[in-house]
Amino acid sequence: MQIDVITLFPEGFSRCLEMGVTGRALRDGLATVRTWNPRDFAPDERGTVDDRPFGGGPGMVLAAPVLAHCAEAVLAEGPAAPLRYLSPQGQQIRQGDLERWAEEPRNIWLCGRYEGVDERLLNRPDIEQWSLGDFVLSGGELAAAVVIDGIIRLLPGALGHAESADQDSFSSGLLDCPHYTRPVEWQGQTVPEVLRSGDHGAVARWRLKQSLGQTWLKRPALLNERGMSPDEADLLEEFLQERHDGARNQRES
Ligand code: 4GX
Repeated sequence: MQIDVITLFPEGFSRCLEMGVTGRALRDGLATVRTWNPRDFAPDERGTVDDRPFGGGPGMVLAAPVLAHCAEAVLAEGPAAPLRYLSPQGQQIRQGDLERWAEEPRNIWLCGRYEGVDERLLNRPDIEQWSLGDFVLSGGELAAAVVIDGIIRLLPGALGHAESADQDSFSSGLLDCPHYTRPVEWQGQTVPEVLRSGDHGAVARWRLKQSLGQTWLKRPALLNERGMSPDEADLLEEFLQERHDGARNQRES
């Protein structure tokens, strides 16, 4: 996969991606990340890319012509692909979007700075706007790095068998189940018996039950959206019954 990032701060952009799973994937050539600096496409010697906003107000706006110029250069070097602009005005990114993008031959990310980008550039038909969520960052670079990390780990061969992505939160549309390691007892809390039983079927059932239960408790809308099979509905019922019994036992002791 070819990943292009248009950014005014290319230096050190991808340092986090050099670590761990993504670092290994990049070294193995599963993807290449290339950065492009709009300054290199500026009309003047000083490399001016921004200007004062029409209508007044604080801050600067990234000018459309220089960004368009840079975008043309990026598009000329590889297969056609949409330009994805990261900003709080975009549609919120979900795991399913990353799964779709991981199958594309090319991903292009446009990182904004200052107060944003001239709206006329964003009106290009090949530009999409996406958001990490309802909060404000100081630039699009960290957002792009976050999304690229999430995409690279999904590329075939990026995760070892032990780290397989189908165990992830959301790959099943549910939150992940709890995890435990030694010691068996710590600060009065004991690892659930079933996980130590060696009964793989019972462990799998318990994990699914916890995933359903935690999703019901913490993210009910996710569960609504996903729906449940009759077996899963029984497991959730069990989870809620056990939780109810647990709370009563606590009160009575
Ligand atoms: N999910 N930001 C973009 C530049 C900007 C400023 C004003 C439009 C208007 C963000 C997010 C995010 C900060 C990236 C502002 N764009 N990106 N940047 N949330 O907050 O992706």
